[in-house]
Amino acid sequence: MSSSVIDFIATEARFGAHNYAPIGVVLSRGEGVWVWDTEGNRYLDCLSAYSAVSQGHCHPKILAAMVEQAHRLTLTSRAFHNDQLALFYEEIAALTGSHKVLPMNSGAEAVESAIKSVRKWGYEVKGVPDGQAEIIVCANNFHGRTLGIVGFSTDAETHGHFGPFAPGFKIIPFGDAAALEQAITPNTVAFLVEPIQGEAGVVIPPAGYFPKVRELCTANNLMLVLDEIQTGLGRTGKLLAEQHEGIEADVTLLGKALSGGFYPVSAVLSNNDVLGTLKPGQHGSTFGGNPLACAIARAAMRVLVEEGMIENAARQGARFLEGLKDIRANTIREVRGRGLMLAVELHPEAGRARHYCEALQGKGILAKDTHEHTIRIAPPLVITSDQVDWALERFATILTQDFS
Ligand code: IF1
Repeated sequence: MSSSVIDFIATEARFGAHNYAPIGVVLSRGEGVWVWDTEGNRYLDCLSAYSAVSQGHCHPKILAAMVEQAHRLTLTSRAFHNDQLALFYEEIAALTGSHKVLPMNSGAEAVESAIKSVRKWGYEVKGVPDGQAEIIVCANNFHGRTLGIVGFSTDAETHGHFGPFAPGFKIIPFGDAAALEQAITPNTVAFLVEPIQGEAGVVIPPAGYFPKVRELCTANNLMLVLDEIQTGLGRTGKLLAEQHEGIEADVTLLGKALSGGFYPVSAVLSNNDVLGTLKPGQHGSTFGGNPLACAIARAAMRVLVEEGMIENAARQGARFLEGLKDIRANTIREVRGRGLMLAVELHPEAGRARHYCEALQGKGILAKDTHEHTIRIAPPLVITSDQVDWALERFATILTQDFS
């Protein structure tokens, strides 16, 4: 590495909390599917900042919307109205078929806000005794890093030594409708779940699971809360991952690509009185629903639809998945994916997925490992067939080697 790269990394190590172990690359520019490091080397981004840059790096139309709004008005707080929030509400409601919207900033804030809202709905509408609301979640979930959320994580790295945690959560296996049925009590107010478990390694539910989940939630008057922060906004080849399952959530959470990677923007969407339980002064956020965030999100949603990114994700995702499945390599245990949310799980004896990601970096591909043996692959939804083929050649070269 040249001295400038080591300087950046050494300075980060010196001053920064070591809560990440980044791949050894210092990025300085991004455009579409490509990013460049400080040495001028180009990489195809197969992470998209964990699906936040779905529209491609530095999308010119989102940038233009951001700059234009930033010259006019960035933040008012919700103590006053602004001329972007109503337009954001109208457009996200029309896009997703939702009736009510709660604008927040990070994904975790949207999850926490949903937890507060469904509990409040449980007490004030369903009639659950105060303080006894139960929310069911799945093992191997990932919903964010706040104390409330890590309290129901089953990953020791995520929750270790952060206790004590809030009560009121039950954990069941993902994909097991019978387990959900058994876990429901009269005090259950919601089932919070990812349509596809991302951090767990792109775990796709069995066919028929979510239709059964939908039926159980309706029959037992509990809210189905789908965390689409990673799977939503075209990532799986449909606007929302729930559409693959033929169901509709009661509450949908969006984040990440809602801003195209320009700004933290998240939202809680609901089709019922869950959000109606929030009265003035009972929930809020300094930056939630600010005019800059709304202008950026409006542009991010617009280009996603107008530039056919969702359909492209379906088309190129199918190409990418087929190409990965065609790779004959003893290192590969399973290839999984839906749209451009893909993963290659390695046999444990093939060694750590991190080593393959480091080798991929040398071939001009940036990808991220998850849980030791899985390489997740999530390029921006603007990727072309030629770029998919270019990437597949490099994945084949690396995956047919042994980095154990
Ligand atoms: C990290 C993981 C992915 C999410 C889902 C809520 C959130 C996330 C389904 C919270 C965030 C990010 C967080 C980031 C890495 C990344 C991640 F590896 F942590 F699990 F994508 F898989 N729901 N996921 O995926 O949104 O508050 O971050 O805006 O914490 O290392 P956030």
